[in-house]
Amino acid sequence: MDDAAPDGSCGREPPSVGPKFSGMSTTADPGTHRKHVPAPSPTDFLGIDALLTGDERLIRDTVRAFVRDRVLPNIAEWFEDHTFPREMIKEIGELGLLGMHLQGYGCAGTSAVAYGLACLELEAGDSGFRSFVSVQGSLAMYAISAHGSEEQKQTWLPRMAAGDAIGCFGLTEWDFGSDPGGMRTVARRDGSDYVISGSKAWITNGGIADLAIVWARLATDNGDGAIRGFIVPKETKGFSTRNIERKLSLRASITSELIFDECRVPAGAILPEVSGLRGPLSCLNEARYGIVWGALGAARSCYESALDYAKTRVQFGKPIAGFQLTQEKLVNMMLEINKGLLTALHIGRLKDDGRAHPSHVSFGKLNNVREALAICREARTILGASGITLEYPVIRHMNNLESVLTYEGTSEVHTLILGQAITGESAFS
Ligand code: TGC
Ligand code: FAD
Repeated sequence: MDDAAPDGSCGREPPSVGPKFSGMSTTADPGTHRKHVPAPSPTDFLGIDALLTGDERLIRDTVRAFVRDRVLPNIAEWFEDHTFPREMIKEIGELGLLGMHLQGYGCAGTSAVAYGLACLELEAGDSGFRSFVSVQGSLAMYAISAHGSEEQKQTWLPRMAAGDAIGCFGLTEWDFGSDPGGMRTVARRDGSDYVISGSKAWITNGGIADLAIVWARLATDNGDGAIRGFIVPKETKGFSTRNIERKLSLRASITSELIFDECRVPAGAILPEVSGLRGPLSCLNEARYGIVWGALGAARSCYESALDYAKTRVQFGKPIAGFQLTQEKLVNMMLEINKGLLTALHIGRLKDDGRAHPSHVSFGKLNNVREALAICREARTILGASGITLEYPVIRHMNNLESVLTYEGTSEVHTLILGQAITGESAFS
């Protein structure tokens, strides 16, 4: 760069261009070098905020304030007590967060980007809150909205949007997690009814739900019946739940087993508009999309905690933020959060434009959860011993993200979905 001109250019004339490009700028905007550019914010380094619309920022700020005022003051206690604050569900409904990106029937009908931002802010509080909203809106309500009858939509969606009815989504079984197509829960036709037998495992909201969306295989002689969805209200005879205790992750969330013992539902309980595994998988696309954003909320919370701590914690006579190794950790966190946000925003814009493929969502879920978990673990090291207590959010987020890495498709499953997308070869069968 010995021949650099004072303005930073190489001092040569720009190449001449033909008439095709006349009128287009061929040099950098001279103002770029001269006008004062404010230093980037440590918490929004690339200025991604400016890429959002006014409505998106308003929704983001509203959810952020809710989390600051209503979630953060108590979350450590809820996590420690292994409980989800049921009394807040109505409030979450009044904020318009339940089924917020669905249209009609009392749902807010926001953009996918706005929904993603809400997930991010909720998960900056705790993954348990984002999980609650994901399962209610993206799994249970979406299943009814996309695959239900008009009567089912009228009966359930307005109540679910308001937080007056809580839903859960039963796909996984003890022996069939990544491979739900192997499920054993069956629905046998009996006159005008269906009789459901079997069980579902690891079901978020199961123990507090008013209705379960249950995926079961229609009973046939050779066991090859189609997978169908059913709406099972909690009071249905033969349906019971049992909470899974002693979890060390997602403790501010209820996770349950659903048990169906000759559980009889009328024919009107079946979701009429979809048959096969693509029914539940279509719902997973929605919830996985929320996680693409949500995981970054947990990561942001840990990064901000670590940054704050590093600037005030003094060792060897100076703040640990002054040590090169600490700075490298913080910089790597900041890089991945910004890259993850650009990914989430891009996938969100594709989704709003009707151009998001399920494998785009796998891209975001795999990358953003993996990086968010790495950020939380790194943040924990910066906080030293303090990082292992609930006085700081870091180990709580870290433990939560261990579940997030596994549910809604493990990181291995999303790697293989992407592997198939780029090679054309399925590693599953
Ligand atoms: P495969 O043969 O590939 O496909 C079967 C049918 O499904 C269609 N399909 C999809 N449709 C919509 N969206 C998608 N993402 C789809 N992926 C596949 C496919 O076209 C086919 O349709 P058709 O009409 O031709 O029959 O199925 P496979 O058995 O080989 O499995 C593929 C695999 C492994 C990717 C899938 O089984 C999978 O994603 N497994 C992971 C299971 C999972 O994610 N479970 C999550 C349970 S819910 C949960 O975890 C909630 S936690 C929520 C919280 O608390 O936040
Ligand atoms: P497995 O499928 O047994 O996987 C074990 C390991 O094997 C993983 O590392 C996996 O990636 C790997 N593996 C499996 N197959 C392959 C392969 N083909 N190639 C390479 N590696 C492979 N489910 C619901 O239906 N509804 C819910 O609301 C719900 N909520 C949940 C809440 C929590 C807190 C948790 C932890 C789980 C929840 N789940 C829910 C279940 C979740 O979706 C499953 O745990 C997940 O799909 C993985 O299934 P599994 O745990 O049986 O693991």
